[in-house]
Amino acid sequence: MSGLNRHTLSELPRDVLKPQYDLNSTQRGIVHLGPGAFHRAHQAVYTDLAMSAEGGNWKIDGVSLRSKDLRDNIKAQDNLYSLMVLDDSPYVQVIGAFNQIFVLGEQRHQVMEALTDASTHIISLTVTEKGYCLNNKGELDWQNPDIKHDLAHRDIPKSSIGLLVAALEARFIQNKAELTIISCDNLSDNGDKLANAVITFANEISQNLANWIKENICFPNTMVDSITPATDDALKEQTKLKISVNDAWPIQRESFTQWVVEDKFSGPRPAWDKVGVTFTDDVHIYEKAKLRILNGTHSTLAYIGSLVDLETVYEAISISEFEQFIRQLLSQEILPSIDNATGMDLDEYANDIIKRYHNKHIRHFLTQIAWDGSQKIPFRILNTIRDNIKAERSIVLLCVPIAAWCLFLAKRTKEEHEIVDPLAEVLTGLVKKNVDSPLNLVDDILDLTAVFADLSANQKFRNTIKQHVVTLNMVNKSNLAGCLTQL
Ligand code: CS2
Repeated sequence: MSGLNRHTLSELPRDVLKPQYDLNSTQRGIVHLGPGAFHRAHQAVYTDLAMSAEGGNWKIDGVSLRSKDLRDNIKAQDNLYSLMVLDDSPYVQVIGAFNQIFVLGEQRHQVMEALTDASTHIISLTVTEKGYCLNNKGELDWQNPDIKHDLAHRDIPKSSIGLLVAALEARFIQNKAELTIISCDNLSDNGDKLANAVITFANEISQNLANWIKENICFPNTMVDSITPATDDALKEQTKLKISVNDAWPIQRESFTQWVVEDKFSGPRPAWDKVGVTFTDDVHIYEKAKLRILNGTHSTLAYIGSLVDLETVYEAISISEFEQFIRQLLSQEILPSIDNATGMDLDEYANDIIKRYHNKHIRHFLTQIAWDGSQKIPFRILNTIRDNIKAERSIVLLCVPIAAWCLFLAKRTKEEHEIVDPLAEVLTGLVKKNVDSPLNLVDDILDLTAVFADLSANQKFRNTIKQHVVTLNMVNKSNLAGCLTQL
């Protein structure tokens, strides 16, 4: 069977959606750091649709900070790939938005050229929470090994912050402003945090550079949303059946997709507003609601579900007591924490998210969500806990996912699975030190101020988590329902 490329594009079945702009003549206008599945299923799709709607030179140069797989697979496909949208009526859309993919370590020169070219008006990022190299105050972490490296070797940066500052320094020297830098990761105030980290790093090099960035470059805050399970062999097979050619690197997602962007740009942008992107002066309410309601409950499902060997979000939410627990967590402790000045219907929003979890076509693995807990939990759960403590609201249910995370780490280690987390080494060390005592393990984990900050010293928080650990330590698939009703 032949492969997906520009020649075979015209032979695809008629129901496959295709780019409606000239793939040959359209030029790059965006450089994206971290072109993983989420970017390819989300921002790249909006950009593809925007070029189909209104044209413009907005193709994307993707920069992989580490992995070569995407570049090597997609090159042979003329940088085309399929997006499988999974719902009751699944469909495929071929995306042509990529100009090319670079691997930072091997193609530094080309990456720098792309980042500093005057025709690049947008640099966007999906580098996950850890990619921002922040400390527990949300500020640049000078102790981060990549940041230390980048400060000492400014011409060969490893981190996205070091790379952005190197590019901005070159643009500053050449006076090439007209650039907007867009964070598309699940961090609260993602644009503000990125701006702050970049300016802090730049200030270490030159105050003039830092001032120029402050005055000339915009870093809008954004909220991004679409459930995007990792690519697997089943998807490759399903895509092949739908498009009758081979695609080495398709991606999948649900049909729901949302992108809210602060309307703060220093230069032009694609016609994203014509294809469903919301531009607004204030992203905070969207961001807060999404992080706390969706990502907060996602992590809760992931840690509790993994303790009893459930595999997917769909499997977990299909257990009615589990759904009931999630609904209680939402109504009693999460929704009250969201000050809703805009009048957004939070109950309906939360309800719609639970409906999305019930999408039986999506196999979203709980382990995928469980990764990087030390980086995700602060934004998804700890900020909600802080707000509730301040307002004297309950934190009892919000402490359950933290307890489950501690036991999840112990279980993974015991079963000799890898812990995927930037703090993996520390966490594994704590688990091994406390094999026979989950309560001591919890104490040691809660002492990690890099994760829990002020909450490490909060006795009520600690005691509530320890009580849950006693209950959850006994949980298994058959007593899960009963256990959830006791929490
Ligand atoms: C998930 C998110 O993997 C995870 O941690 O919670 O990727 C989630 O699917 C997206 O934020 C949905 O927009």
